[in-house]
Amino acid sequence: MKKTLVLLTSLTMAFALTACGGGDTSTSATSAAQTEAVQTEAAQTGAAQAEGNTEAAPKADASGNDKLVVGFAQIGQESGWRDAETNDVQWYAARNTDTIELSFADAQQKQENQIKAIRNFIEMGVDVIVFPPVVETGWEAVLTECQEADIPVILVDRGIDPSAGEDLYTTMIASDHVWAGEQAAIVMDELLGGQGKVVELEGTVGASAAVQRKKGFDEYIAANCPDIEILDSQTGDFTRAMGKEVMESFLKTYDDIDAVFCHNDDMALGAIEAIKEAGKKPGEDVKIIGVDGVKGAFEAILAGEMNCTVECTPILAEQIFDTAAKLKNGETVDKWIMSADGVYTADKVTQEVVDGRQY
Ligand code: GYE
Repeated sequence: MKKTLVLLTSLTMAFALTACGGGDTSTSATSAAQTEAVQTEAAQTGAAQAEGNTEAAPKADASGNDKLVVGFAQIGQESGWRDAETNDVQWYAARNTDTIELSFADAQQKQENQIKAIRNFIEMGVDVIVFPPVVETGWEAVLTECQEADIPVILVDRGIDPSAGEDLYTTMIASDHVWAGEQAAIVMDELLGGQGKVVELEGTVGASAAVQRKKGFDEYIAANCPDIEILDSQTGDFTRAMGKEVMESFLKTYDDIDAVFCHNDDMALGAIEAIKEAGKKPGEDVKIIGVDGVKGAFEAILAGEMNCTVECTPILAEQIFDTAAKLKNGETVDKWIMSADGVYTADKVTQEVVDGRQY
């Protein structure tokens, strides 16, 4: 199987380079069509950056390949959180080149590209496929193909629609996004003294991280906070630019916004800019809660411009590769390997805490 892997990988490379117009690998975003076996030696040079994973051809291993071969179909580069996850995975693989081969693809936010990348990994015969499903639905066909090829699948950081069937994947390594939404609601209730008007910036439409954070937040508010009204809720697609844009439009539409719940910190940072430009004080006139726990959010909390971030760790590489190794060995693992996350309100954020953040 491993010799076949090397051959197929080379073919995949050839296809990928043709498909992207003669192998122009200068851009930082690697499309799924450019999926290739990124030997971890290559990742070594690019471990600290999400880019730089396009040059190396797979190294043939004359003695047979006993390494753990993992195909990772990343969503894209929509947020600082996503970059942190990518860097962690590439960094970890680069530090373990003796045991791990990482093949990394960047789907540029498109489900079709993730599916293409997964199909390439199947063709390559990787040991384990890892991916965060950009949206919850539409994975039945490709996951069935993984099963038919006998390749275990680890979902990371987001899940798929439960009605599609849990049998479609092997395990999920992710935070509890419903919990995050609930924690945000509990803090919101405290910040507003139980009364006020709130807007919500949602993540990518159909992404489990957005659907579940919204569920946790909205349901908690509806059940426990009769005097908190959610005025409006729209997607900012998990990006800072859209977070800013949507917040600008909320501020034009409503002149009585007391707070905003953002499904990630990048959108919260965008919202801060919009609030400032509207002549209001973020963190005071308009309270702000985000999710993720990226350094930028901690800095904003320390500066008094944001009130809380609910952590969702992207530092998953060790768990991912350990779990993949177990699956390669035929071991059974839990269906959901849940991350332990914290809630950071202003009283918990000091310079020391900011400096100690890993991402
Ligand atoms: O919160 C967001 C990212 O799926 C948990 O995706 C992840 C989310 C994360 O773009 O910033």
